[in-house]
Amino acid sequence: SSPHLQTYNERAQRHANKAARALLRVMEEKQSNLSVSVDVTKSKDFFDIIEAVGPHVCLIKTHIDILEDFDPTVIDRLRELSEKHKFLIFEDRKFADIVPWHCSIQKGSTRSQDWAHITNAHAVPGPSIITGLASVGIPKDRGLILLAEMSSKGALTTGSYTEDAVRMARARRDFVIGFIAQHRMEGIGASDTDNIAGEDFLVLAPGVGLDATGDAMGQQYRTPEQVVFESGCDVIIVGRGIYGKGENVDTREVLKQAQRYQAAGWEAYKKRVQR
Ligand code: BMP
Repeated sequence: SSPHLQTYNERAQRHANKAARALLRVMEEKQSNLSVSVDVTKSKDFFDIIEAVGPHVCLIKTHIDILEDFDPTVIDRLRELSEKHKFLIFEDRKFADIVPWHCSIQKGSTRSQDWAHITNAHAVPGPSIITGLASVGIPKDRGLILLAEMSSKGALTTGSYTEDAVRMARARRDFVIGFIAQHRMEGIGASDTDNIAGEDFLVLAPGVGLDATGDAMGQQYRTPEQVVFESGCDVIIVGRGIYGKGENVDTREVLKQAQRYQAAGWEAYKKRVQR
């Protein structure tokens, strides 16, 4: 059966990429397909949120360069928490340049190649972006996510762009583990001669909210039920729906919201894989 009808556990046993296997196993173990996107600018808020949501997430998504008080100890602590609470780390760096520069960025001030199990790239530079990031990521058992569809209003990531992104991923299934997208992507853009048997792309969906339908800047939200059950995505990415403004965070409220999204995401998944 197609991957989105299989359990995370079944997929974990078969997946070709180590980071994908680890993520799928953690999802099953913690009964969580929730990734919290920790988009705050002070490291105190950053860690308060991660400590609160850690037991309830499979993946912490970072924009590490928005921390105003970043220093290397941030990474040490993030890695400790990743082991303590058993979540993977996804640096949402959205690489989109020619090869030399995104390799340099990964070795630069935040050294994301050393700690992010997963990072992502836009498909717009073409296949070289994958080759370049794979040269750094494969030796460290990392996984790459391509942006195939964006959640923002008016996004250009539609139609043939999305298909081309999936084709690029298909050619590097050892390293590209899935997509940022709003729908399941298996088989998209494949010709009759393409071997898509065993293809298993994880779809991570941002733009998830239970209370709002969007923000004032073009973000659009759908519910975990729509994203996971109706559209077949695997991981829900939630930011402000869980921590609000992200300043002086109320950790009890953050915990409550994380549990709420975890339950909604898991329920939608159970409904999907029910046979
Ligand atoms: P929020 O739930 O607060 O709207 O945050 C969504 C997060 O997902 C942000 O970190 C944003 O960078 C990211 N994101 C998105 O919203 N839409 C996309 O298409 C791709 C993203 O990475």
